[in-house]
Amino acid sequence: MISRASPSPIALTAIALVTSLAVVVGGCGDATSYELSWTIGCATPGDAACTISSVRQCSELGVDAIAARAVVGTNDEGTARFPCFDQARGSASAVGPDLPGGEVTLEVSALSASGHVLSGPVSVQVVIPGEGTTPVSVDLPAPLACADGVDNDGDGLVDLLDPDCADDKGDSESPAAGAP
Ligand SMILES: [Ca+2]
Ligand SMILES: [Ca+2]
Repeated sequence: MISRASPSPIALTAIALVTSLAVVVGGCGDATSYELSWTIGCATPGDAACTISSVRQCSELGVDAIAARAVVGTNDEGTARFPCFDQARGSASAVGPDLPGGEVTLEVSALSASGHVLSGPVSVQVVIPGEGTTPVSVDLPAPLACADGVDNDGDGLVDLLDPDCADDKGDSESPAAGAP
């Protein structure tokens, strides 16, 4: 007759020890990730004048959030979503989730409040060492004015409702120069 034995006290102790070791290792603060900062529609990437310094600037662009999909090798490590301007940090930046170290490709997009992709994705490579957060910056193309969900010229008409937008590829809601 064979009966299934309960785990011995020794086995249970070993399991508890392994579990607590995992907790200790995970709690050492040796997280590895990226610290992403972004600008939008910056003619000269890196120019201090391009810095996004308020939520209002994001609203004017129609951008609600920044999405960053991380790919390590061929593994999709998931997509993190950050507010376009982080009030708590006081900047247009964010620290990503923990990632394995090594070469990471970030595919960065700007999203509207409804989650629609307004610009991007733009790919940036970052090499993340075994510890700490590695800074990386990206400039996203400015969303097209005729497809950004914003009344860019303040005439009360948004995107294709504005007669100055011929189609959703238009990049201005303002009357063309010289138009009546
Ligand atoms: Ca308008
Ligand atoms: Ca618009």
